[in-house]
Amino acid sequence: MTELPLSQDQIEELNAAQADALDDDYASLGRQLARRGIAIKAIRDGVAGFSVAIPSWGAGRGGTRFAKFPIAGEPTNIHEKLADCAVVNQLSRATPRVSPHFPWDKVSDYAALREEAESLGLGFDAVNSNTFQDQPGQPHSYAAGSLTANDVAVRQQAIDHNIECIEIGRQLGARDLTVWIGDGTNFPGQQDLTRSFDRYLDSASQIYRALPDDWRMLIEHKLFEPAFYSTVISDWGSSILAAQELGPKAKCLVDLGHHAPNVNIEQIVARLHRFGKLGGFHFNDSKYGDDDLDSGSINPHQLFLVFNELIEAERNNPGDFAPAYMIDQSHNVTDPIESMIASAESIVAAYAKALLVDRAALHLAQERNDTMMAFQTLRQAYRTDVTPILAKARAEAGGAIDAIAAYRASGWRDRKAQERTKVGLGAGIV
Ligand code: PSV
Ligand code: MN
Ligand code: MN
Repeated sequence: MTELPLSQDQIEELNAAQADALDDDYASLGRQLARRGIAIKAIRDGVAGFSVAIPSWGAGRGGTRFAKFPIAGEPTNIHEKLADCAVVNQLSRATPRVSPHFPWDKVSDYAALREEAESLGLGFDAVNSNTFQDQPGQPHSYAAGSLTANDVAVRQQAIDHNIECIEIGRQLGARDLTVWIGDGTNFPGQQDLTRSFDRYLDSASQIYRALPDDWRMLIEHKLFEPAFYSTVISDWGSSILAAQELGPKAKCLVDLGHHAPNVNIEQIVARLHRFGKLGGFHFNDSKYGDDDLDSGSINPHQLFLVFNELIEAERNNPGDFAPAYMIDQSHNVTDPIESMIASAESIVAAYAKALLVDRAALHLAQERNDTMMAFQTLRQAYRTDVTPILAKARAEAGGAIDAIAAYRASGWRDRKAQERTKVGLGAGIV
């Protein structure tokens, strides 16, 4: 039986107080869209059918390499993380799946963990392996690389870990394995750039062979960090080459923070899809590098342009389009639940705006080389405030019209501060 963490009555009560204002805004937006030939209900249905997975690791306070400042009541294990993720989903109704990371989320009974998640209204999304850190008791260190290490025993350990992640994922009901490695170099000459890629292909092919038929291996590229001279899977080029070598179940995963500044990520989306290799996303935002800031907080326009390409991709080849959408953020100065609620809303808003694009007008303007009209077609959609559509879809699904206000009213974090293990001083700015 599903037992959601917050009082549904309280959410309904808060919604009732805001329902008239929302109906008013929704009706007004409906009239505006009707003048543009768009049925607001169709957009609302699209929004209602959209979801994005949240990362188990995003439920705790992240940190930087300088410090981590926990907040009182933050979760300290996967069970508490699931409960917090369930709060996000109960209020937002857009995040019904959790993406776990191993060994961080290791437990002894995964069937029980799956049941626990289900009882909270959650399922599991892509499992993430971790060979970018050493774990206590591990026989071999990843200090000189993991899947690409010179030492065959190190490589085998990293391969075995990924295969174990697949096994755990099967028990959890997942169907994707996301592989990001930190392997690379800090000095010119440190490693042979070609041979390290060959070692990657060899190791990855062994993981690939262990994938069940209906699974995908999502290869996540990243330009730099922790390696600062070269990274083995540094960009979408290396990623797609590896995915093409490995086979049809291998796809590329785009983390929005993993590119050089100003790279045209929406174009990468178009390219990967064109060759059947777009596997998934890690949503976040960034100003400088892999900042892992909240989605849409810095560059919401880019997020919209990414979704614009995703919708083009979906319409061009609907049969082969099922990217895994996930959030991957580090919440350093906010309550992670609030950040995930706000981020999910930004992502859904970008999707809704992209649904509003008049595609016939866009394609006609492109055909006619009418640059300004093509751009204005995107502009018109981007400028539209879709807040009432999102709020209506949320409320209709049992979520909150104003999700952050409802979360604050619930007193969840204060209660957890009493119940959960104390971590740090917990007096940060919230
Ligand atoms: C690496 O920067 C990354 O984006 C990968 O997705 C990891 O799994 C995650 O961050 C860990 O926080
Ligand atoms: Mn990522
Ligand atoms: Mn990252």
